[in-house]
Amino acid sequence: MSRRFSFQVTATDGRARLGAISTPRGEIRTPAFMPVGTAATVKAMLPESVRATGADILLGNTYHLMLRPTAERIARLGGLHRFMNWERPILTDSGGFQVMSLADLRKLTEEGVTFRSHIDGSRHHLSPERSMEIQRLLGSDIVMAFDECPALPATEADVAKSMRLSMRWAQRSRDAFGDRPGHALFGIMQGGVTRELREESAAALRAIGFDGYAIGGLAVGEGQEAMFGVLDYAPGYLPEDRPRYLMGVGKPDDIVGAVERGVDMMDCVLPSRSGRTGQAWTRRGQVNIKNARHMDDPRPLDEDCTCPACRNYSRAYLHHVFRAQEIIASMLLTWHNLHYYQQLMQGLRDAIAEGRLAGFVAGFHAARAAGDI
Ligand code: PRF
Ligand code: ZN
Repeated sequence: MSRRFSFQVTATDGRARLGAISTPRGEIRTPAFMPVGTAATVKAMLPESVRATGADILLGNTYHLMLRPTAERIARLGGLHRFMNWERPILTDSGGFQVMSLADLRKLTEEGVTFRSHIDGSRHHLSPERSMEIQRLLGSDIVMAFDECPALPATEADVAKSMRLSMRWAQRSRDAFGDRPGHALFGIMQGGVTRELREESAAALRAIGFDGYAIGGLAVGEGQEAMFGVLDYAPGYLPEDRPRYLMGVGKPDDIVGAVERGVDMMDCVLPSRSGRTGQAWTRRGQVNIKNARHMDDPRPLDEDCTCPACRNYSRAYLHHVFRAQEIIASMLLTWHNLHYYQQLMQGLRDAIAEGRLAGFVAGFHAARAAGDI
């Protein structure tokens, strides 16, 4: 097995791509969905259970882990993989986006960002150099460049200014990352919903050269139509022989639309977070298990699902444990949601392999339109 990081596209269907990323910690089948393990855990799931849903890679967060338990402590304990008992690949986000959405009293300069922790108010600093150091201490397999994503609503001038800062930070991230065989560094495209800015950002990233390219700055309140509008051209500005990662997306129909438009990787808290709030995602749409209509229902959440929640428990039971705030409610619903998401990815990969993605997508939308869950 190669010790190096590589990406192969094995089939295409329209703009959609089937492929695989090889890493020393195992293969990532693409299109891939990455469950979010922000604080060194996919909440309510054992790592072996996350693997059993079909996940090849998890996402971790620089911002949360630097604050608690700190990157240095994780490094002393043998790195993030050993710390959280997940030996397969881990991608870490670089922290800038989370600072902007979670931290207090942020101060942004050319050098980086100073902020106060949302946990205890302590002062911290992040820069491209410090983010690369933290992600190295964690032992991340796929490291994200340090970027900034402007808060919406923002003027086009502000989006341009922010994107150009992120591109200077991308160069500093590349320089600080250095050469680390078996580890990858991904650049992050910004530029809001303005085509010229997306094109300029992609050109800047290509000139620097990365192992993969993320599309950032989407799913931040612009709506699906505007996001798909950008995805109709943005992946085409990126090198064909590198993975393309759409950050923080999304709902099942966002994922299907993104894959149709040439995206290879995605992550989102939605399946895990909504499991903890009683929302289940199924082939036929969403189920809110809190709803009183499930109280006497002996049927499983989804007749067609083979996850433990659907094989072994009724809607009545799931409703009961959710209402009683029992921990198993979060465990079962999160498992179901992650299983559904990974089944969807497998369905998309099989459809691309067999050149029948259009039919698969039509079936996906028809099943949801039929409703009645
Ligand atoms: N940049 C980084 N992380 C992100 C985003 C981004 O633009 C987004 C936007 N959807 C989610 N996570 N670094
Ligand atoms: Zn299920």
